[in-house]
Amino acid sequence: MIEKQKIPETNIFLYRGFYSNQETLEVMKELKKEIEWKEVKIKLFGKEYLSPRLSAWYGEKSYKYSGYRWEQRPCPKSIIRIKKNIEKLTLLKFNGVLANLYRSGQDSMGWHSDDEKELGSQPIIASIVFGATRRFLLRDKKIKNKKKEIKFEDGDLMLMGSGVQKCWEHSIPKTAKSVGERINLTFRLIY
Ligand SMILES: O=C(O)CCC(=O)C(=O)O
Repeated sequence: MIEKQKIPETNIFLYRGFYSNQETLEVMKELKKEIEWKEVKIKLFGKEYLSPRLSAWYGEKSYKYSGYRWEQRPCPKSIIRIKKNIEKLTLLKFNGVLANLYRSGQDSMGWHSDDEKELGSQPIIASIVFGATRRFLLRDKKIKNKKKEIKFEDGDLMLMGSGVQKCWEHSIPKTAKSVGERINLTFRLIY
């Protein structure tokens, strides 16, 4: 059963168990096979780094962040199925998806907000996770020592509503624990 939860003080909603644990195993296998995973070179503060995870972009338009530009291209079937399920639940429309594969605890995502101008002034982002549980952290942009940790697990859907990217940054820190692979898909609307 899907359980809807609001994260206090934020416009973030979680739909726990949006995919059941039996379903996620199968979906993860498909995503690993169908997505063209890439280790990209990103630019931060003028320096080039290899991003510490594998990624891919699929969408009706191109998408650029941290100095790297992804060209537009159609989604694989496995992603289209997930997108349709999310659109049915949320009554929203998305035209692009960023996929991230965290191969181990050494893969991570640094502090950032999804606030590129192509996402408009109030981006709404639907994020879904398959596989290992990792720490999902939020940090208030004004009060830097104000942090929250969200329990975001296999099969959960997170809806980041208007205002979230303006007020909060998020990150997935590295961990020394032995953890398996984790795939995250963030569905976006690009203008
Ligand atoms: O892996 C996650 O849960 C977060 C992904 C993320 O922050 C992003 O795609 O911008």
